[in-house]
Amino acid sequence: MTMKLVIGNKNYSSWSMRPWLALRASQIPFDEVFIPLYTGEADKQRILGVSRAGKVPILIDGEVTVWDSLAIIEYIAERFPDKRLWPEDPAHRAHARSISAEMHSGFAALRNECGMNLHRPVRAIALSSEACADISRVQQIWTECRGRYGKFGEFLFGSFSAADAMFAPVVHRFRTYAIAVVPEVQAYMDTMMALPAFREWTEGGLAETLVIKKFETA
Ligand SMILES: N[C@@H](CCC(=O)N[C@@H](CS)C(=O)NCC(=O)O)C(=O)O
Repeated sequence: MTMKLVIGNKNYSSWSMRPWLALRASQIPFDEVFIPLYTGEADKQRILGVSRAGKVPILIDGEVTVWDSLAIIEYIAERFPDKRLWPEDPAHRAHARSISAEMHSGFAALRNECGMNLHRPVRAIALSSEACADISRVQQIWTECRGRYGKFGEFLFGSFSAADAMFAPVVHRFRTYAIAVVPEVQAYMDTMMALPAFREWTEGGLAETLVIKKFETA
C-alpha cells in the first residue's frame, strides 16, 4: 500500500514542506492528502481524525501513523535506508542531526517574523534583534557545512540529505524577505531552489489560491 502524507497549504505550511521534500527528492512514492489549514472546525476535525496532535504533517504507512516533521523524516530514513537520507559517516550524521534538531526546536523569532508565504512579493521588513541573530546562526550553520562538506557535493552534507529538507523553508524565507546573505549562502540557496522537488513544491504553493489572513503580514 502506498504511503500517505497529510499536508497543509503548500504556500504556508513550512512543516509540511520538510518531509514532503525528503520523500520527493528521494523519489519515494507516496500519495499526498491535502487538508487546508485554519479554515474552521471541519478541516481541523479531519486532521484530528488522523492524529490527535491536530497538526500536519502526518505520515500514514499502513498501520503506522507518524506525526511531526522530524519524526517522519527519521521514519522514512529507517524505512528506506538505501535512500541515504542521513550522511553515511557517523560524525557527519551526528552533525546533520544536530543542525536538524536545532532547526526543529529553535529559530522562533525568524519563524514568527518571516512566515513562509511563497506568493508574498519579495521585500525586506524591519526585524527584531532576535530574528537577526537567528539569521546569522543559520548562515553560520550553512557556511560551516559548505566549508566542511563542499568537496562531496552541492548540498549541506554533499548530496541531498534530511538536513537540507529541514532547512528548505528557510531558503524561501531568506528569498521572500530579501535577507542579505553571504555568497556561500546564496550559492547554497540557488542549489536548493534548482532542486526539482523544491521547484515542484514551490509551483504547487504558487498555484494555490487559498489565503490565510493571519499569515499575510508585512
Ligand atoms: N512540530 C511540528 C509542528 C507542526 C505544525 O505546527 N503544523 C502546523 C502547520 S505548518 C499545523 O498543523 N497547524 C494547524 C493547526 O494548528 O490547527 C512538526 O514539526 O511537524
